[in-house]
Amino acid sequence: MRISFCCTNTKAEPWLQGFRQALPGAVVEEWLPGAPPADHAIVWSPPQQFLDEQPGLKGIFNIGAGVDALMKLKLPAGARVVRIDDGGMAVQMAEFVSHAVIRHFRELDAYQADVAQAKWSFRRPHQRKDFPVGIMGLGVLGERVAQAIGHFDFPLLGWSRSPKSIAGMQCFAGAGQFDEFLLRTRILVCLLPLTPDTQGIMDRENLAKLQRGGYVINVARGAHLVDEDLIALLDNGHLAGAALDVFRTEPLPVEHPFWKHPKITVTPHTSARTLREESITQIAGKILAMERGEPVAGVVDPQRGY
Ligand code: NDP
Ligand code: OXD
Repeated sequence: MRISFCCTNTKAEPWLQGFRQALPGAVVEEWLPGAPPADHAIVWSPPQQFLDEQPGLKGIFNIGAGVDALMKLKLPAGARVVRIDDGGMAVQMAEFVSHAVIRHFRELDAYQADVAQAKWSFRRPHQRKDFPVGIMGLGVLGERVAQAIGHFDFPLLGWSRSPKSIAGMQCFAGAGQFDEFLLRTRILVCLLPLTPDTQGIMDRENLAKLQRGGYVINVARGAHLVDEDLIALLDNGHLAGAALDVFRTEPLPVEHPFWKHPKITVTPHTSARTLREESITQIAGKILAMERGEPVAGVVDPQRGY
């Protein structure tokens, strides 16, 4: 079995070593143009040329959860795209989003600013009933985040494509229930995959439906958000702030207004990192299962795009 590794912006050697150890019978090579065609591919944002040269691929294993970059390409007929299914990312996302929610709710940035001036200050505690947290996307990551936020007793709402029932959460589904979900939400967390249906979903019209003093946490993809619409709603006071981990262009260009906006906290796409060891174990297991003709988790539905 031949496995080709083609991951943009990723140091290949440690991955190759890991896969060679996990799959001793396989030839695992980093892809170079013109390399022999492989049975399976391990990818992150590969060039179209890579896929064009690999017509016989059975599995295309993405070393992240989001497959949006891959789904824009022309894929070999018959290849199944498989995403990372948690692989240690869900708990990272849960801690990151919990931190962002609590930092906003407890006004920790304002305390930090006071402390920087040696100012001993108190703020009146907020009521958590006034800070309903709404999570868009209740998949592998969204559900784990919901479980974590649930521990802090905020009212919890969730929105997904198909109807769900999650303990402690008021669940909404589909386009028909989206407005109701937004109108009841104050802290909005985006954990949707980026697809034609979700591109630009956080635009002025939708963000304006959040409760006054709303807060936006985007940990999914930059293109879910319309940047100038967020800034307009922050500047007119409808929204109180935003924690943004993902951007339309990454790295975020130095001249982008998000860097310096007083109500925006920027992090460099780091809310849930791909963990190499966990991912190698997971992907190697799935390759072997696929070779045995067994079902594997995390296969992307090409119609839905996630
Ligand atoms: P999943 O595929 O497990 O979950 C996606 C969820 O979104 C599902 O609940 C799905 O609904 C819902 N959804 C999809 N389309 C729609 C729609 N049109 N309307 C309403 N709901 C919709 O994905 P993960 O939880 O694993 O990951 C989510 C995203 O997080 C990834 O696609 C990636 O972009 C991003 N990510 C970001 C990272 C970072 O470091 N910032 C790290 C890892 C991932 P249903 O359940 O009904 O199918
Ligand atoms: C992912 C990511 O999709 O890191 O896994 O963004």
